[in-house]
Amino acid sequence: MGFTMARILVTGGAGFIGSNFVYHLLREEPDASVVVLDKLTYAGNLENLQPLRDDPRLQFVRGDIADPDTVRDVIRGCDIVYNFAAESHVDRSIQDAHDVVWTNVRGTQVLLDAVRELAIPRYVQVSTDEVYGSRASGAFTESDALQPSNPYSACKAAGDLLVLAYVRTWKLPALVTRSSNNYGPYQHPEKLIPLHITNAMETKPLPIYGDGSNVRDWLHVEDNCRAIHLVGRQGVEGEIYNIAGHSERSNLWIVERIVELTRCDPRLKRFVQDRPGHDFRYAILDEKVRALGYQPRWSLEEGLKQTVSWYRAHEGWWQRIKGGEFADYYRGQYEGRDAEHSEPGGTE
Ligand code: NAD
Ligand code: TDX
Repeated sequence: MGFTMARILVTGGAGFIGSNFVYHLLREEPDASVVVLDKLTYAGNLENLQPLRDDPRLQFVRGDIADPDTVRDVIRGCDIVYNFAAESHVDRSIQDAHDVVWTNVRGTQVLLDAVRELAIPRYVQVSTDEVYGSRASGAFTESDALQPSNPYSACKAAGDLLVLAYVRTWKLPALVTRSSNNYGPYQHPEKLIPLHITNAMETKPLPIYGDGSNVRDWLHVEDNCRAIHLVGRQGVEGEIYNIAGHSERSNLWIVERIVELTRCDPRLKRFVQDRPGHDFRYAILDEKVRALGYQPRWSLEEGLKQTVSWYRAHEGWWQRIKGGEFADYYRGQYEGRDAEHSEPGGTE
């Protein structure tokens, strides 16, 4: 049932969620062909798609979503576009906002123009709960106002607003998904969960911003992929669909669970200077996507165990990432980042 999906474009398909989505699609849409368009930035990794290298249904194109000629070439003949390509890390966007503006805003505009020009039947913008901003209690619905707080989320909000403007102006057949924090296999070790799992495995410090009380709602990447696929198949054009994890935890809770699961020394925990403008809490309601038939399958407990096992079994994958450009990034981001807070009993 639902929408035709013979030829599917997945931008950002060599990244974390994008590569999980490619695996999901090739399982769930066995007759479809999938084209991945990815610039292979520091976050893109062809190793993520390596097990599929002999699958004739998958084609990989290296290119920039902000380049109109490349985009027109790959988009022609597609039934649907899923736009995962983005600069996705808040801390890097705070260091330098150039690339988030380029990819998350300009790239979205170039894709939308190509969808319009070539009359592509369907476009899904993969976005984030961060666009709503932070709230201390309660949760956002899709009709709430956007109040992004950092360059990353501001540019994701700009991308979303462009999509909705094209829907209204040109009746572009586009939809938006906004999910909470993802975790799972193939996530780049710059993000909280994989950074802490891999640092724990290397007996390195576990940096906790501020006092660790900030709250995120954790969603297993496979559940997000199923929901995004469903929205592409059955969602209503012009609509926004939140995808929640229903697993709100403080960062300190997550770190302590990782300490237990990896059996590392709890004294590795380090409270470090907070992220500037650090959003305290994200929370969304997702009745609309559930009304399409979506149900999450992963509990946070099972998901974290599976994720720790995956990183244990794929040490070469993350060691190669951590040994490259990431080593310089890590030094710049974390070295000399003194604590503002220390835990009673002291883990400094
Ligand atoms: P990621 O950083 O792991 O992957 C991004 C991918 O996009 C990489 O493969 C990169 O090479 C590619 N890319 C970057 N700029 C490009 C460009 N100009 N042209 C083509 N390709 C480009 O990101 P992710 O965590 O997989 O996030 C995927 C999407 O989901 C993003 O749009 C992000 O905003 C959104 N999202 C992520 C989360 C999360 O928790 N990770 C939560 C909600 C929404
Ligand atoms: O070393 C760290 N220590 C720490 O305390 C890192 C990397 C993070 N944190 C905190 C900051 C956040 O409160 O952990 C929380 C999660 O941080 P990130 O993994 O950087 O994610 P976040 O900033 O919440 O943004 C993520 O979720 C929404 C994704 O990176 C975005 O792409 C997505 O849109």
